[in-house]
Amino acid sequence: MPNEMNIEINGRGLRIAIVVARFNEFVTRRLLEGAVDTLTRNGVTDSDISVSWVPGSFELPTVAKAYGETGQFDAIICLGAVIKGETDHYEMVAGQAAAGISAAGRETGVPTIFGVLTTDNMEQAINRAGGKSGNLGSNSAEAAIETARLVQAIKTN
Ligand code: INI
Repeated sequence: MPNEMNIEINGRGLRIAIVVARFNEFVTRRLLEGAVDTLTRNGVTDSDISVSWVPGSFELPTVAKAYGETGQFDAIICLGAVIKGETDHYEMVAGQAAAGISAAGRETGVPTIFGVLTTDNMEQAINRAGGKSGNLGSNSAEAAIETARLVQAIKTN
């Protein structure tokens, strides 16, 4: 039988930073609410959650990396909404946000979660921000807790 990592999925004691884009704030504020709600339901205390707003999704990687480099956080959650109908540089913003967030996680070794909606229109974004298709912020919080616990378990074994 292979050795499988057994991790307990709870947030007790985890320190989480959330970076959230102000662009399309109507949507991203709901992602933030979903993330904070899921973190606290899983045992993360309010005082262990730090939130920073940035102008847009393009700025998420820079601030995520700065948080990661402090060594004071177990995971970083990046939240944004890039909506196709409202920009012609959609692909640049979405692509750079994804690549930069991914790089920040690899470079710092701190789990850095991609909670950026990329949709064709506002309706789809609202559906994924607490509407009929769930809340990506909440899913991102679950991913943060699980990945942070896994990294902790690997490092302490
Ligand atoms: N930022 C977003 O988060 N979502 C968008 O849909 C968007 N549009 O449409 O352009 C957007 N642009 C701003 C960008 O993220 C930067 O803040 C800006 O280019 C300054 O660097």
